[in-house]
Amino acid sequence: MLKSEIKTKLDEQLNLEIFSVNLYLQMSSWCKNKGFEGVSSFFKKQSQEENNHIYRLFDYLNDIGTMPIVGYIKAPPIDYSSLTELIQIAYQHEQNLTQNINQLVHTAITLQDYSTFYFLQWYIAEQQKEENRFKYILDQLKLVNINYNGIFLIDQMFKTLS
Ligand code: OFO
Repeated sequence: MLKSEIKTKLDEQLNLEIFSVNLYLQMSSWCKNKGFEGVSSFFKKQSQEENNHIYRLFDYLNDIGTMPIVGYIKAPPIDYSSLTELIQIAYQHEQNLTQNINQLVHTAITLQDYSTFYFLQWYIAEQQKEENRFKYILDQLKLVNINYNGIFLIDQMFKTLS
């Protein structure tokens, strides 16, 4: 049986993953609207990936006989001043997710909840992968000149990432 402290944190994580789906879907929408086709597809796929993160948590909680609680999900931002700002926000969001996962791991160890600790290993690896990806994209954005050619190249790069 899960201790209430870790149950609350796992529910929080579940809700954060749901927010991630909405955030990336809205980002995809903004990119499409601005003509960034490649970036838009990338974020749509990213949003789909976040669904898997939800279902893993959802299934884990159900499988151990604890009902997952879906709560209120705040709306994601709908406008960005530039593509760079959008990517920075996505990167920051992934960094926050990593911090949350680390806190969850810490709580699991402190409570000697080793099955949750084992379950969270996948999220640790996933966060590392996603943080690295957004860091790479941000670095590429800094390298190109933000003019038409630069933006075109970046949009093409996203097609290879999708
Ligand atoms: Fe990397 O976003 Fe979910 O966990």
